[in-house]
Amino acid sequence: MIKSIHKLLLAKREADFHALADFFDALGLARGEFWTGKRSQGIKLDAPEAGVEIGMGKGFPEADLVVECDSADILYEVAKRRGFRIAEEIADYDWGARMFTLELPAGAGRLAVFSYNEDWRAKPQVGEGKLNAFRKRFGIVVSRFNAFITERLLAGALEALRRAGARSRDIHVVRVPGAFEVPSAGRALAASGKVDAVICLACIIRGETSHYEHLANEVTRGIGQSAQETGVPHAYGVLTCDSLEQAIDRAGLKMGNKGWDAALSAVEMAGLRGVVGRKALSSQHSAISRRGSPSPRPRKKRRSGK
Ligand code: INI
Repeated sequence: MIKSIHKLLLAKREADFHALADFFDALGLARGEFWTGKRSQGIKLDAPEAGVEIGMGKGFPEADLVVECDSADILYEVAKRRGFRIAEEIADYDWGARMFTLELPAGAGRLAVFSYNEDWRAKPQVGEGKLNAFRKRFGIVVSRFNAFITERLLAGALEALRRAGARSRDIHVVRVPGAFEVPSAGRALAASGKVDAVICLACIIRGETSHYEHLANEVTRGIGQSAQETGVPHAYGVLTCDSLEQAIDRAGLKMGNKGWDAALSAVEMAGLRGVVGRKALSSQHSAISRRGSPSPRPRKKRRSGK
């Protein structure tokens, strides 16, 4: 494993050696290892980060060594005060930096010093829901149609919620006849204001219905719409399969359990509501409230003010 990488500057005389060390001291490099032997001496001057940069094309500094710092202007002042030989004056560069170039002591070449105008490495703020379901309330809507499959989805969802820390008393299960009824029941649960997320479980099998596409599309659209309009996250645990075998695989055997997956999505999204706020999750919340559609939190009546 590589431990460090450094540029070797060989001074011919003792005075040059010290001039170089002082030079890098003045720029703020930290003194690291040093040694004095019978035929040589050396000192390492460390920076928080070091490496090799391979470039190609135009716009690079003409330098043997490049230093990036917080403020090139401050180091420029230091360099001038210390009487270092400036090879190129400080200037703005079109790649978003301020830079100047110095002659290194002892004829050791040139050093370019630059700083970026913006901290482009700054990390974005990442909002993320935690997989902690404790004290979070969940509504589960499960279709009775294809119960052989949907009961397995329900078992997977309940187990996932339990493992994520949800309490039994915070889980409300609602059974509906088929997938078609899932969105409306999900919406009613969301609008009740009593749940932090809704988990929708159903199974639509192509082989058994000629209106498979219509049903699948309608259920998917209805669930999405309910989530967006109420601002309550809805997890999609609806299997849309070509055959019963495929459904069995996705309800606990070869391909995992879609009920489990949906429950974990619900836990994460319920946590995310605390991070980004409920309104951020409901794109049309205010418009729907104005139209009088179910709103999870009823508005307070205004006083007349007379
Ligand atoms: N409901 C399902 O959940 N899955 C199906 O595959 C299915 N098929 O095949 O028709 C199904 N139909 C019932 C439907 O969801 C409604 O319950 C019914 O039409 C009454 O509204």
